[in-house]
Amino acid sequence: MEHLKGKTAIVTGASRGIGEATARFLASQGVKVLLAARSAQVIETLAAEICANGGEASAFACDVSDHSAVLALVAQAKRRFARLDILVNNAGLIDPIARIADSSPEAWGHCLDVNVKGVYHGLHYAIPVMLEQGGGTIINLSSGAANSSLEGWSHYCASKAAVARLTGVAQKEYAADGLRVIGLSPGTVATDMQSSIKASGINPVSRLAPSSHISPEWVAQAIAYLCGPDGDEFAGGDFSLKTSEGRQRVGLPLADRLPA
Ligand code: NJP
Repeated sequence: MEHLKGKTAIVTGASRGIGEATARFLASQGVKVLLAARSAQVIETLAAEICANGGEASAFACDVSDHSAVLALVAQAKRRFARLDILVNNAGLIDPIARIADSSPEAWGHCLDVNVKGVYHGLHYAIPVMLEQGGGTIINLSSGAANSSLEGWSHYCASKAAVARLTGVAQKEYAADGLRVIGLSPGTVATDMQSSIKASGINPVSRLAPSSHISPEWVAQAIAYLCGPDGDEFAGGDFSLKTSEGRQRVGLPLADRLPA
């Protein structure tokens, strides 16, 4: 992936799962990566490991629901790398899973604060930096839940539908200035999030066989693919890894040919 060499990126939610895999993969392709999450110790250890393996990475503790923390995160990327080419708005949560009447208004609101406002905060602070340098790519982690209604996931479905609209609006507002804002709907991925979903037993996704989930490394490859020129046609929309066409484009095994 020659297009990635020498680029700089922020990956939010980089302490585990898709974010961790993305930080590792981008760094392996020559991207200087700033890892962000609330678990400071975990991302510091990861960044050190990436550096020990010949990559360039550093860590910045950040709660994306706090706009001042995201402002500081973007400022740190500029200070450290002088520019910001890629922002991966990946931090997200689904807990606690509960039907609407059983849910906690505080927890429901917190999910929106992280999944929606966290993405907005990333866009809000990264866009001016990218505009100043003449371009950049922002990948927003979306979900099939943006377009479907699943029991127990009112907070999550509402948040991912909002993220899809944020992606579209941001692309319309800044496409002419060289920015690309692209949604990525990964399908089900073998991370802690799917473990929580399985434990809930509340809807059909919780009953999926763990073997049907794809690896976070595949999602990382898709993110790297979208950061290249091929991402252009998906700007403003959601690229889906659930379809055979999507997987074929990234060079991943097709949906109907997953290893058992
Ligand atoms: O989630 P998980 P995934 N501020 O739980 C961080 C979407 N997606 O990798 O802060 C900053 O393993 C948390 O770090 P920490 C999904 O909606 C997934 O599966 O240290 N960071 C951790 O690094 C989400 O947007 C599936 O606790 C915060 C990370 O977020 C993205 O993919 C399917 C934070 C969560 O790691 C990554 O999900 C789909 C905060 N306030 C979409 N709160 C799937 N897994 O099947 C949490 O369609 N984090």
